[in-house]
Amino acid sequence: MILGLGKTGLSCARYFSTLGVPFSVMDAKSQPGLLSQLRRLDPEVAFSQLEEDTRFSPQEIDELIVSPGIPLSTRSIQQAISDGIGVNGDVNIFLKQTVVPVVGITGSNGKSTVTALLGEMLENAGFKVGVGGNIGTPCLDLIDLDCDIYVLELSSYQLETIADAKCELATVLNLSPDHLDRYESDTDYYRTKASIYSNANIAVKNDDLDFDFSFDDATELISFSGQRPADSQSYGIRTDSEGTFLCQGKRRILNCDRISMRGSHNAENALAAIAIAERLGVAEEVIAATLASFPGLPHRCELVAELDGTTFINDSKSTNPGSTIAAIKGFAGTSESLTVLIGGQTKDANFSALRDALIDNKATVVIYGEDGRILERSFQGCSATRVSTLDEALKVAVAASTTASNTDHIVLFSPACASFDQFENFEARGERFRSLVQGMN
Ligand code: UMA
Ligand code: ADP
Repeated sequence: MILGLGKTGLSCARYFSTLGVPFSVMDAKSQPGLLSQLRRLDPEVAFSQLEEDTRFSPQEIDELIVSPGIPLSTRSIQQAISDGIGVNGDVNIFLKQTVVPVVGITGSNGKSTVTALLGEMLENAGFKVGVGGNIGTPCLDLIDLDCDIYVLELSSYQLETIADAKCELATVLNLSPDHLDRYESDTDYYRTKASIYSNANIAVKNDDLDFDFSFDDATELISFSGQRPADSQSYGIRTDSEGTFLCQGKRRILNCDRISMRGSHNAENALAAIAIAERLGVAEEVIAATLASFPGLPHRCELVAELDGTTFINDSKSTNPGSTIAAIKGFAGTSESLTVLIGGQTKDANFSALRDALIDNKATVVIYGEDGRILERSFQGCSATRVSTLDEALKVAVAASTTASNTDHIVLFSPACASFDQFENFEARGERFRSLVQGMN
């Protein structure tokens, strides 16, 4: 029984169909958008609506294949588990099936950036690479790809069902609070992230993280850090009179000025990708050339326009406070004033660290969206204005920058919240911001 008919559910349906394994599909929506595609794949397949009190029969169903967006705590799933029905996920099926080595990348922020960047480094070095997972292409769609290696972005939701499957190489890039609407505590969420290291042969670890990971299964540990490298084998960042460099021990790999992605957090992303790429045999020149040409992904600290002294940055992919803090730190000090547009659905996040970052960096905030009042309370003590929509928020930010006495501003759209209150997804939200800014030209 496939639960959820989004990208994952449809991909699982394709997979079982190819194998000739009989399956049914359920979704909380009676008419999910991909139903017509399922019908095209197999007109006979049983589809029905998933209700809170749906009861699955162990006589009819071997296993639930749960889409990542459906919490395992859902009542009908818990009931199925206690009735002896197994629970599985697409990533687990993929990892158990494939014989090609898999690099698994998780973390609270930077997963898609590092996944795409590493994919490019490997391709530029001549590897045939399959890139997928949470970044967009469900991994089972890649199972028959003729490739040397897979690079998969894995979300905590996907990691909940990986059981004893293994990645050859795994990394947790960073940890900061998120998804508290799904997890009981930060620790519960971090533990799920940490499970990516289970059974992995090579663990790539961020030495700056204050979390008690278990690396018992790893035969090799590689460290990186946003600080100076701890020893000759560790990756880190060194600053001296000649500049700031990505290094392994004392070996300089690249001057940070040569990274084309914006924001200092991208230096750490670059280091993580380098640590993995070098372990896989990619040459330093290929790494340097890739970092110089890789522009970053859309909606992540993306330059939209520079108009009359104001620089507009689209960071719509920021859906938690940690990523907005990184963006503020990355841009603060590069202009005379910084206005940050924040809003959407807060997912029960704690905004106190973001509030401190706004105050410490003398940033002004314009709040919008469904949870505007919660945000307004969270940002007490900041220079803050609250409006209803993103369009209004941008108008307020532009008005403030045109009336200010200085002539060098940044308007940073880094919402720190989910987009679903007013937009289909973070892409639609970023595109709205982009088109509003481009319309001012
Ligand atoms: N549904 C239910 N019951 C629920 C929740 C959802 O029936 O309680 C149904 C919905 O009606 C919908 C379907 O499930 O028809 C959607 O399934 P899904 O939410 O698992 O989404 P997919 O389309 O399968 O996409 C998923 C990931 N989505 C989530 O984890 C929420 C995509 O990551 C991923 O790209 C895709 O698989 C391919 O691997 C998106 C995401 O937002 C980008 N990820 C989160 C994040 O990055 O923060 C984790
Ligand atoms: P993810 O796939 O984990 O959501 P993305 O690469 O899509 O990560 O970036 C999501 C958000 O996190 C963007 O706002 C981006 O600017 C920010 N970000 C990227 N890398 C980092 C990092 N290392 N630390 C903090 N924030 C980051």
